[in-house]
Amino acid sequence: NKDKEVTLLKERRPLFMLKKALDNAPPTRDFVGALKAAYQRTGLPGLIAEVKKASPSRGVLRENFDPVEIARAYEKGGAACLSVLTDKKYFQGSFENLEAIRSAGVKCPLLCKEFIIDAWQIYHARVKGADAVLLIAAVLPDLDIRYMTKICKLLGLATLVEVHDEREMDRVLGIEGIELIGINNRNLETFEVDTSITKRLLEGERGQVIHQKNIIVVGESGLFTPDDIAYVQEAGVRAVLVGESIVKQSDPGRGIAG
Ligand code: IGP
Repeated sequence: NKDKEVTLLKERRPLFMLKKALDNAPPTRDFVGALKAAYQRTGLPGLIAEVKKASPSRGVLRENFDPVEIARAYEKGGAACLSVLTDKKYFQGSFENLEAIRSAGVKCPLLCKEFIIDAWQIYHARVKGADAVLLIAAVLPDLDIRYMTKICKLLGLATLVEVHDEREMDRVLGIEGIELIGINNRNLETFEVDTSITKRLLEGERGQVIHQKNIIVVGESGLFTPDDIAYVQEAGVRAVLVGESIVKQSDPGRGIAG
């Protein structure tokens, strides 16, 4: 028990120590820029490829899970950015995976996939090598999204703000300085996937506001085929976040339906 306490303390270094560690952290890479460049180069949504061992809805997705090997395969296969699950409880992820991928010299910018509810976690993600973090509108009040976005800017991190319905989308569109919005096609409570959500949330005035504000929309979850990608691109997304369909392949670098 004493040992457990010590590891816990080490893991949850006080904020002032994390801030010190930031002085030695390597600079962040441009997550949003990498997505924009991929879209401009290919005319297709930039790929954020997810390093994901398991999920609560599907269980273990890949036996012999080697995060660095998968990350390298994604990079070689042309992913613009990577997403690394760090959440342990539901996704069997870890910050060790994030650190390992970063220190293995993978050049794609990295999104830290963690349920962030406290600003402390943002500093922690930065120290562990993240270039971007996820903020989920369903679990964060507007004030937290504003505050956390500011902290991210100060730390050089991009933020991907995730929404799942009209109400969340409207809340996020009302916040200054948002560059990336993710539309999650999966309901986090029921795990049901419906890609028409992406289309619905980008229709009409919302789509116009997004365009005016130069926001990049990321289509997230449940994308398996080139047709799925074409469908969300048509709806207006300029980047996609894909996990299951590529992590399960024997060669994860071959991409969607590869
Ligand atoms: C990837 P999929 O269906 O391709 O494996 O989905 C990604 O969108 C999903 O992992 C995700 C997620 C999240 C996980 C989207 N938002 C929030 C945990 C927390």
